[in-house]
Amino acid sequence: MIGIASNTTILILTGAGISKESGLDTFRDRDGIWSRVSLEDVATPEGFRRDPERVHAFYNARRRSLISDGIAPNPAHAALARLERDWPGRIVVVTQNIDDLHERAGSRALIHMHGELLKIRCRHCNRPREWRADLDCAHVCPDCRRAGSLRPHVVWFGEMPLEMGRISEALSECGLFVSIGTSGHVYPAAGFVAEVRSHGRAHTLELNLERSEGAGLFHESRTGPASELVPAFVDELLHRQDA
Ligand code: BJW
Repeated sequence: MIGIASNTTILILTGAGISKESGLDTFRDRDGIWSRVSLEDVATPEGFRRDPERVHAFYNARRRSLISDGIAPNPAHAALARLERDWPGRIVVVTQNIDDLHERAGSRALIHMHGELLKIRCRHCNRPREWRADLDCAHVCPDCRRAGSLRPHVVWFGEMPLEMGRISEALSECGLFVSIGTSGHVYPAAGFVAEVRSHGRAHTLELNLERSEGAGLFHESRTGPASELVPAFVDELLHRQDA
């Protein structure tokens, strides 16, 4: 039983593991995305400068897959949306994922720190816009009319993650920090648990298929598939609050 008050701010960090049971691949598992493509080629600004068509092809394939009929939120996404609806305190979901499965499940208090696959932005005028089609180097920016300036609205290695100010504020305010389906390899997200603990007042919990390398940094670590662990955790929180 988690001993927290019902007005506690809860910060949830999610990673690729929460979307695995929806049919989207993780990155660092044995069959993950980085076992098939090199991250230097497709997830760095240098890779994009070297071969933009290769990077577009990589994100075009993932965008097509995301909007295909077979991909839908799973019970873990649904449980977090239910928590946001029913918890009397503040809930913030910070996701490293670029998919839109949290939104489709109904989450609204959501920060996409690594960007969004269904958006693109222009390298010159910098304006993100919704985009569901394939993208290539011939496309012209609808705002500034430059050709070849559009890129996926995602955060690559060496680039600053988005909304770090809002995230820092939530890290310092929260009374419960929950990390779901992330290996904890990528900073700054991997450092959030230490930052929360440095404030000295939050309970920290990891929910992951297996204990991550950083599991020892958390007060508590539960292992299993997100589609089972997350609904059970949300039930536990909401029922203790009813009690
Ligand atoms: C399940 C499950 C199921 C499976 N149920 N669980 C040296 C030291 C420290 C830092 C650095 C360093 N050198 C460089 C850096 C910085 C660098 C970094 O961290 N590098 C490390 C690799 C060392 N970071 C950056 O460059 C970032 N920017 C930055 O730091 O800016 C400066 C800054 C400074 C100070 C403050 C703020 C900023 C940018 C990082 C960008 C990451 N981009 C990517 C691609 C995005 C677009 C895309 O999707 O293509 O983001 S990389 C990729 O990794 C993606 C993910 O969001 C991210 C994290 O992956 P995630 O989600 O953890 O996935 P996996 O696969 O690793 O783990 C899945 C987990 O789920 C596993 O544990 C499974 O067991 C589990 N699981 N099935 C539950 N059913």
